[in-house]
Amino acid sequence: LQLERDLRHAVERDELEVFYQPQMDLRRGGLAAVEALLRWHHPERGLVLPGDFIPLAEESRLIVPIGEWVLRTACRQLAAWRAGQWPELRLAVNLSPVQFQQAELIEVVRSALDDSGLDPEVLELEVTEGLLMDNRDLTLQALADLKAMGIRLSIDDFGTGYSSLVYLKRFPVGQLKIDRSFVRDLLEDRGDAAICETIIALAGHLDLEVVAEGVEQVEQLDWLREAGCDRAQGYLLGRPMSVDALERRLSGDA
Ligand code: G
Ligand code: G
Ligand code: MN
Ligand code: NA
Repeated sequence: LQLERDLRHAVERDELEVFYQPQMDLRRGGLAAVEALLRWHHPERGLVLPGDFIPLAEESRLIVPIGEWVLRTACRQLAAWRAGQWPELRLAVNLSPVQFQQAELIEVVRSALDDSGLDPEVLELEVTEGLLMDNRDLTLQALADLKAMGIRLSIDDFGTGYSSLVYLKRFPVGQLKIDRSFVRDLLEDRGDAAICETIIALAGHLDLEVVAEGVEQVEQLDWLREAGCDRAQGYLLGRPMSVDALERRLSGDA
């Protein structure tokens, strides 16, 4: 596959870039965190989005070196932002289940934190519900080790997978991200509103932080704040952006 061959060289040819999407603190206002989102500047195809190459990267296990590059790059960037205009800023990074199948994951995370001088408490690692159904020792041990380091584990796309609520008890989860499919119509659809309310209440009772994704309208933002949601992420607050674009857009309001 041509695309896979191209991807193999993308890191060394410097074609990958980490974009950052802001997450707003709904209680205190301002910028709470940024989520690192990978972009690929393909020499012929132009900008390729993760949906078009992450699955390929997972099948070929190229996600292991690429994921390590994202983590190191984003940690270094966060350290620079915390030393400058955003001293309280936190960082969310997506981890693929494939990355949990490498024995070195914990060492990679530890080394990315050490090299950037970041405190583990500022890092949030996003995994999907499917990972929690993976009973392999390597995965279970890695989740426990990350928690022991002080890193916050976040469940991405919460409510769309096949996991059961018992996993929230069994695993060291610290944050739920309400999937954007529930947020999109929450003002018009009573079912979606009920699901958002229920996830927010569940998070409250279990002492988990809750982040709403896909917020595009002011009225959704107001509804979520009123409902007790901790953070919001979505095009209303900012698209995933390059470092320069994020700094230009946000200097002033955080
Ligand atoms: O960035 P976009 O806005 O298109 O993201 C699409 C999907 O790709 C998201 O579900 C996200 O979880 C995934 N994704 C983006 N960046 C990364 C990454 O660095 N690592 C992994 N594993 N997934 C990512
Ligand atoms: O990791 P995750 O699957 O949640 O990745 C976030 C994805 O959601 C990225 O593809 C990002 O571009 C997309 N996204 C972020 N905010 C919005 C939004 O407000 N609306 C829509 N439709 N997509 C969004
Ligand atoms: Mn995510
Ligand atoms: Na998501």
